[in-house]
Amino acid sequence: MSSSPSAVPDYLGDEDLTQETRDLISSLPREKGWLVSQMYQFQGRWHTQALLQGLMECQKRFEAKDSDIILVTNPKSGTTWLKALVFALITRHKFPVSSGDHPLLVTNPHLLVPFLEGVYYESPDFDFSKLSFPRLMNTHIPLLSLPETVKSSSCKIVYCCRNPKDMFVSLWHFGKKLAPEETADYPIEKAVEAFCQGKFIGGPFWDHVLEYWYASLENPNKVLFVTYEELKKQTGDTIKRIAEFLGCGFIGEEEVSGIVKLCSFESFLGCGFVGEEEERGIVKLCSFESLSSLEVNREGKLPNGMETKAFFRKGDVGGWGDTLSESLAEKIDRTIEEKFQGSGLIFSR
Ligand code: PAP
Repeated sequence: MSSSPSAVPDYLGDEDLTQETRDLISSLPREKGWLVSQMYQFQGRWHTQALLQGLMECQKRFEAKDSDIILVTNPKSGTTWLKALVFALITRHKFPVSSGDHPLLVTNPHLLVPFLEGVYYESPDFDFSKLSFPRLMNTHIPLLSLPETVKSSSCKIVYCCRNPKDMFVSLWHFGKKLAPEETADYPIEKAVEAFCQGKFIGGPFWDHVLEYWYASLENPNKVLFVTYEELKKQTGDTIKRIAEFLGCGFIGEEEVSGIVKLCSFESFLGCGFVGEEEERGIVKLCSFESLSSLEVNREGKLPNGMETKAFFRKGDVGGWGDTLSESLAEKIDRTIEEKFQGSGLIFSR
């Protein structure tokens, strides 16, 4: 498999498409993309061609098991964090979070939890049956395009949603960092316009969120809906909700605070694991100087060449204001209010 010339990972690139994908996309509606050269509309949703190939392989090959746990997000909505939290949660007996050699201290969460359509694109023969049980995986695939066995089995889905302005801004900076040359000529006004027209990876954003939102209301044993904002505000309580949903049973206060600490944004940036007495203040008090111990997330690379630090920027709620002008923010707000009207889901302005 060829590697991309820029830091853009293969699964966002345009290389290595099979003839089947080329034949399919030749008949699909297309749109010039921003981080990627083209996006294609498949089953009503917009995809990059590589991830579309991964999605189709996944639809064909993936066989869900009742014990599977699938984490679903829109890109830049808390994927890395959720992967780490749920990994730490379900492996907490095998890997006590207080141990100094926890896998998360030396491995980026993306390497501990496979990304379904990314893996099916990059390594179509990857053997998911070899994962240890319960299998933990993640995806950005819209509900309606999930493999049939995900829907028909009793596997569990944890969906994490983020305020669209923060998510958009996070992706904007991700693209700028990964591919400064490719993205230089694309104005943010145009990217907001495309977002508001629904042209966004896996999007329209509102369809992606709403279909999982309604599924969580209709079938709360199958789909749990959480938000990045509640994870920030009440990490411990949200982990408990996830634990209950997954049937992990009661987890003690100590375990909750250990997981919160281990998976905090500051911890990933290198604060590492600290003693009990420091746990409550760690999120606020970590300084950049001390954020050096987790080398794997500062200097590491994923097998596809992407730098792991690309997944860690600010980790803020409401940080969009430093990137979006008032008028662009207003444009997103108006679109989102209209699309989510009557759903019961409200995003802060
Ligand atoms: P992905 O969908 O491409 O895997 P994802 O992990 O969802 O990316 O998005 C990265 C965002 O999560 C970044 O947000 P920002 O750009 O607004 O800063 C990143 O900083 C944030 N993030 C990563 N890890 C954590 C964490 N442990 N706690 C809070 N936020 C985090």
